[in-house]
This record gives sequence, structure tokens and C-alpha cells, in this order.
Amino acid sequence: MMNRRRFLVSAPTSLAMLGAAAHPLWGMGTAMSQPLTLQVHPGQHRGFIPRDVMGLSYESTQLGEPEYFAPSNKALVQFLRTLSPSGSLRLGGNTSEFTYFKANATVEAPAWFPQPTQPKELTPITPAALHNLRHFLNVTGWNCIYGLNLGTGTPERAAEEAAAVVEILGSKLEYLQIGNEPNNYIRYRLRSDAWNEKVYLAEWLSFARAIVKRIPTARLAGPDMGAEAAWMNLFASEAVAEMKQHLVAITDHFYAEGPPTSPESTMQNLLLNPKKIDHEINVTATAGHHAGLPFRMTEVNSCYSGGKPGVSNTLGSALWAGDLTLKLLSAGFCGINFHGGSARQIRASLGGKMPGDAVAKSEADDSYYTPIAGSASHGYSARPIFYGMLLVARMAGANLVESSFSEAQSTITAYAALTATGKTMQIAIFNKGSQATDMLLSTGKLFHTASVQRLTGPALEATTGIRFGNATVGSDGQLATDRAEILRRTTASEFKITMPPGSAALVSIHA
Ligand code: BDP
Repeated sequence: MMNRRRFLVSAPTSLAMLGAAAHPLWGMGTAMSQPLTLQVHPGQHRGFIPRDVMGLSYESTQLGEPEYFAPSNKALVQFLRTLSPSGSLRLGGNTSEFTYFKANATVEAPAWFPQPTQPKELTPITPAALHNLRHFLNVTGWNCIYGLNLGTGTPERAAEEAAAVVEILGSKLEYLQIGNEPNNYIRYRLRSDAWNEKVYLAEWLSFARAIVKRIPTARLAGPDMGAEAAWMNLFASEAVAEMKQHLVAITDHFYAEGPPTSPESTMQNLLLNPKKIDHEINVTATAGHHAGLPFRMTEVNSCYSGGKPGVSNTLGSALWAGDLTLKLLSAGFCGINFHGGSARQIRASLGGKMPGDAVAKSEADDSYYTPIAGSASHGYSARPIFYGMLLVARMAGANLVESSFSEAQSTITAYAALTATGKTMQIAIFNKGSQATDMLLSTGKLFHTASVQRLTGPALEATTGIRFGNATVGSDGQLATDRAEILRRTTASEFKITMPPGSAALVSIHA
């Protein structure tokens, strides 16, 4: 008999305790002899999963094609609706710094002298594009996080654009942001070497003042950048101190790996090395708590610079995305926006190149990490990561509760939640390892039936053949429904499930 010592660590943090080096089993196929028990503690709340937890992030220059975020782009509308009836669409990215608001036909582009790596022209954003966006948000049921240009903009132009955005998007506007990843402005040749967090804060405040003077009800968030402690902390104290009535969230960006050409940007690191994300969570949660504001991951993906083929576009990325989202929620984040879009848009954000092309030895039409690939003319398709997002989106509106494994786990994570009525328990399980694992789900409550929707694919590296609930998302964006698999009840409160290697599951247990 194996010694089943009880490790009363909560399931989401158990992986964090073990670095990737502590994963000798990765790559082997041995089966566990003893079922692993997940004990759920339904009375111990861990946080709420907001209705708009799941989101997408696109480059602002996508608005330069006003027919993209428009109700006439019917398939795209359906992809978003399938993902969530109430998601969050964030517009921003590097290209937000190279746009201007063209209020009417007479408005000329501001004078612009591009540096070698910058777009040759600034992209106009018109009221027509904003009206289409509003209708697109209406028909999808989604809200919008809108990024204004700090990099090449002025407070006056930002205030004018903000006024139009507030008026046209109305209740569909979650909040405005000012600038994208300001900590990178020297690298992107948007500012001189004198740029630092203090100069940034002063500029951000000058834009914010112009915006709130024009729109006294404006809702703002920031700093919309990776969690560099000095920048985050300064923003969380100083920007919040002055803009208290207007600031509604602290926002973070995260790329797990990168660049795509690095031999270190691997599936194994993505799935099993928590060091980088743990640090990120710590910095952002500290800033969020200090500010007394919700915090959201407004731009995220598996590998920066457009993603890595063979990692960012695989089943592995789906498991990563689902697991990451629930890990963030467990740490107090209120939502997440996965970045994506066409290769054209992402190349424009990266100085004209997508380095993943060198890895793939071909030129892609879409970024490697995008959740939705394609275009209106060629048709859209769901990438594997879409399925991981879908799994967690199904938990929106539920309350996370504590859970713990009977033994510390390095490749398996699990997260439990109770729906608003308390009558259904949802358990998301991710097996990122290479061995099948038998699990007992001990719910701590009397339940009668349990069913499971599995997230599966041929292999962690598979880019096609991904299924959720034994169904696929079609080119029309619809997820064909299939009969859910029923789980066997072993006692009044315990169910048994086998988790195949490289798979995830959303278990729904009903009273
Ligand atoms: C982020 C930028 C975004 C890029 C992305 C990337 O905000 O515009 O597309 O990196 O490197 O930092 O893929």
C-alpha cells in the first residue's frame, strides 16, 4: 500500500510549490497505482468568477478595418457568443500607439515621422468604426476595454477620442486605458532614455486629467503592462490617489514564454514551470490590494512576439490557458483577455515581423497564439487555445471554493466552484502530464449525478483534432453539442474519473 499522506495544500497552489525541475515523470507513461483524491471544501470560498471573466484582446489598428468588429461579420459574432454570452473585448496592444481619431472627413492625420521599426502611417479610427463596434458588442453580449494612444497622442486628442468612445459605446464600455506597456517605450522608440515610471505617471495623469475634464463620468484603468514592481506600485499609489473616482481596475499583461526562436520557449516550460507567473501574480495582486481595486489580466498569451508554432497553437496551449485563468482567479484576478488576431495586425505591432515564421519556415496568415484564426473572406476557425478558454468560460458566475489533493501534484491541477444556486458543483481538472490518472472527487456534499465535458486532442503538440464535450467548433463558430459523459458515483458524495494524459475536464455535479 502506498502511504497516502494528506497534503493539505490547496489544489491551485500545489503546482506552484514544485518547480519544473521537480517533474521527473514528464515524458514517461507510468500509470498511478492508487487513485488520487481531490477533496473539495464547499464551505470555504475562494472568490467569485465574474460573468465577463473570459475575454479576447486585439490590436487597436483592427478598428482601421471598420467591417471587422461589426454585426455583419456574422461568423466572428458567433465565435464570441460560443465562447461566452458576456465576455470582454479589449482593444489596445502596441498598435494603439499608432492610431488617431478621425472625427470626420476633414480631420487630417497628425504629423508623423516614423522610426525604422514603427508603422509608416498612423491608422485612423472613425466614428463609423466605433458605431460598428457598438453594434458588434450589442449582438455578441460582450463589453469593451478601450485603449487610447499615449505613445504618439496628446491629452487633447485622447480626450476627444474618449468622448466619442464613451458616447458611442455607452454601457458597453467597461473602461478606457491610456497607453500600452509604457515600460517598453524606450525599446519601441516612443520615448528617449529619460523615460521612467515617474515621467510616465506624470504623462498618464496629464492625459487622465484632460479626459475626466471632458467626461466627468469617465472610467479608467491601467497601467496595462507587465508586472514590473516599481511601475505597478507607483501607479497603484499615485494614479489611484489622484484619480480615485475614475480608476476602476489595475491591469496587467503576461507572456509566459518568448521569444519564439528561443530553445527555452518549450511546451514543458509553458505547462510546468510556474516561476514567472507566480512572480507576476504576486506583483499585480500586491498593487491591486494596495489600490483597493479589482485587477485584471488584460493582455496575455503563451509566447510573446506573435506566439511559437508547435507550442502556442497546440492542445498544450489550451490546457495552459484554462489552467492559467483559474490560477489567476484563485489569486484574486477578476478576468483575462487572450491576445490574438491576424498575422498582419500582429506583425504591425512588432515592427513588421513575426519571428515564429522563422521557426515554422513559412509565413503565417494568423498569429500563432490567436484563439480565433482566419478572416471574413477566408472563414474563421477555433484554435486549440479557444477550447481551453471555453472550458473556463463555462464556470462564469460561479463561486470558487477550496480544494486539496491527497498528495502533492506536479502535473495535475484542479479547481472547484459552486454555481450561484449552490446546487451544482463544477470541477475543472487539467492533466498536463503524460500518464493517465484515476481520481476520486470527494465533494463534501450530497450530490446525485455527475457528468463531464472533456477537452481532448491527439497529443499535447496536436494543432488539430481538439474537442470539447466531444464536439468541435465549426467554421460558423457553433459548438456542436454532444451527450455528456456520465461519471460513476462511488459513495454519496464521491465520484470517480480517469484523466487521460494531456487532457482537461469540466465536471458538473448536481444535487
Ligand atoms: C505585447 C504587445 C502586443 C504584441 C505582443 C507580442 O502589447 O501588441 O503583439 O506583445 O509580442 O507586448 O506578441
